[in-house]
Amino acid sequence: MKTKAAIAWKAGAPLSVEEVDLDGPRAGEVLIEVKATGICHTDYYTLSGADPEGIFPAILGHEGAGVVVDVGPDVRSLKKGDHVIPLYTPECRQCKFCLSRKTNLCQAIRSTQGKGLMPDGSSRFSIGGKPIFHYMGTSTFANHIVVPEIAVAKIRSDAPFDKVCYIGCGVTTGVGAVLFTAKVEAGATVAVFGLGGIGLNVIQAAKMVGADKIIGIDLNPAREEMARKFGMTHFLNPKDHENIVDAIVQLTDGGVDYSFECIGNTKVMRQALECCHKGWGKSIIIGVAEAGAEISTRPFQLVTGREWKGSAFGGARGRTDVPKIVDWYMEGKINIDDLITHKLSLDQINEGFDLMKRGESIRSVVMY
Ligand code: NAD
Ligand code: DAO
Ligand code: ZN
Repeated sequence: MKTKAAIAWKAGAPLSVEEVDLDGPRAGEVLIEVKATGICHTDYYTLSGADPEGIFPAILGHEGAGVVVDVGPDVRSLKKGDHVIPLYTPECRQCKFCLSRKTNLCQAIRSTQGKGLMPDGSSRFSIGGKPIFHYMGTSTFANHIVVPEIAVAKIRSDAPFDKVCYIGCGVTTGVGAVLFTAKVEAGATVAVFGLGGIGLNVIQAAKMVGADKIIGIDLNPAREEMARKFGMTHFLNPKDHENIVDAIVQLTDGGVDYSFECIGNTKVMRQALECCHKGWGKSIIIGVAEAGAEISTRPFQLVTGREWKGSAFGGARGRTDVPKIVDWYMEGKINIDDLITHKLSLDQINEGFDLMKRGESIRSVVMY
């Protein structure tokens, strides 16, 4: 079939909206009509050329929602008409990783997904017979996509696509890091470094579980108002403090119970660890730093009881947890509407990247 997509022909160039050829679903695969997609920082990271694993030409996008329009042979858990969110972290429920119950990093299709290919080693997208690569196994900047059944979460049919697409990455990453990775408890003190599309979701989840002090840290003073609306109790701008770690330690009688780095800056990752309370403070790295970057601290920070941990996709098991997060949104337990600051057509997708670069948007959503 033919479909419309925004093509990343090469790093650093704007996306080009074109008609592409898409082969239909094979065994264990489904065809999805994407109805809406968010534009995430990670799409920009790859498009900019900074991502060493970036492959071009490709169709980017990994934060979508849509409807199943066809299924290949042997598909059992999905049918035509199902409303779904495609998953860049699949959940096969059979691999060593899934069966361990210790991680959400299913490896069933990891090697081909990382090469921009479907599990059988082929690309389903092409233009004039020339293959165009998939991205993160999702490629939601195309109006139609083919994805493996294990990389699809089935969601309720009354959830609005233009909102719940954000659960495909940003919401789940932030909310999941609090609930599934850190397991923040009521009464805890929390510091959140970076109040963008991820950090604001960390804040709302911390409030949801009953955290006491929720301290937000950002260089951009314009982020304070929105963060307070989502539950932040204290705002610190590193520009106003000689030593941001000391400022947090003083505010919290010795340090926070939990901190979250939502920027991708290795210096800030160190600050996030070192503002944690001696004996039990836990710091979660969510931000993705540039390739080859390294983190450092004095080992004594860990010897004296602080823990350093990372979180991918919020530690969520996509097929199991994403439908629950959609329910929380529909029940009014989490706020997505106020985080979606801009709505665009596919033809306007490059404007979405410009808004992100200028720090003017939290989330831009493209509606097909
Ligand atoms: P964003 O650009 O929307 O937000 C980042 C915020 O950090 C901005 O408000 C900015 O002003 C602030 N900031 C920048 N430098 C700072 C500093 N030195 N001190 C304090 N504040 C600073 O980005 P986002 O969409 O929220 O993504 C955040 C990070 O999370 C990115 O690295 C992204 O790639 C990563 N990410 C990780 C996962 C995962 O599964 N681990 C998933 C999605 C995104
Ligand atoms: O299993 O090795 C693996 C791949 C894990 C991918 C996790 C991605 C999380 C960070 C990237 C940001 C996504 C938007
Ligand atoms: Zn698996």
